[in-house]
Amino acid sequence: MPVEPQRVKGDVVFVPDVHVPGEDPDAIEWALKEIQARRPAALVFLGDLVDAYHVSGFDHFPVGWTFGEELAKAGRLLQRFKAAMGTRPIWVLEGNHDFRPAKQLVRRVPGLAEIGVGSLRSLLKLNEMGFRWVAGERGFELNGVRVLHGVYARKWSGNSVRAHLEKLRWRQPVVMGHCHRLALVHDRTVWGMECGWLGLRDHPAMDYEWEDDWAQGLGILQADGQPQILRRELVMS
Ligand SMILES: [Mn+2]
Repeated sequence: MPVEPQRVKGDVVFVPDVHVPGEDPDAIEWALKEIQARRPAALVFLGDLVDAYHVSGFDHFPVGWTFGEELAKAGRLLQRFKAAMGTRPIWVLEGNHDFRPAKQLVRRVPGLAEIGVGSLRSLLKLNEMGFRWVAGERGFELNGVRVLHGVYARKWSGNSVRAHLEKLRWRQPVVMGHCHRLALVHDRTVWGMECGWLGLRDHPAMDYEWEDDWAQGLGILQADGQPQILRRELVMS
């Protein structure tokens, strides 16, 4: 069921890919502080909350945690953001990593996937915890902006969101995660924003290639409709 277009009054903060258990604890603290200071009207997790390494279709090597521990950690992380937001709405989008367990079921036991077994919504009881789940590649519309995890990841910041603006032709602004890059791009009529990620560079089970322009940050949709990127400055040693 697609989510109806949503509207809130005030700023919206977009939390990009976290990839629990490979989240950067310092980046999480930074994000929570920004949210407490800005008091946004709504929060959107842009997907890839968990890495779901153990349930991917790739070959696996031994790592130091179980998928259950990963889920428990993700649940605790969500609770901290919920505490910061109180009763204000928090949407959680399904990213391609979050979809890994359900994807295995779609292939092998579609009947179970159909009733929601394996989705992060059921694994973390998101609805019961007061979160709003958004599944599917199209994401949802919030304050006239298309908000999605993202389907295409392209090299160099800006190119992923540009690909979505070109190919999807929604003729509305696009906010995305997925590419782990930060960018704000404009064409004549619309803009697009890539919101970075909050993961560690040394992810213990990184079954994807690290790219040098991956950056930590948050996306903001201001109450007046203007996009803004918050970049977490790193001290390189
Ligand atoms: Mn990701």
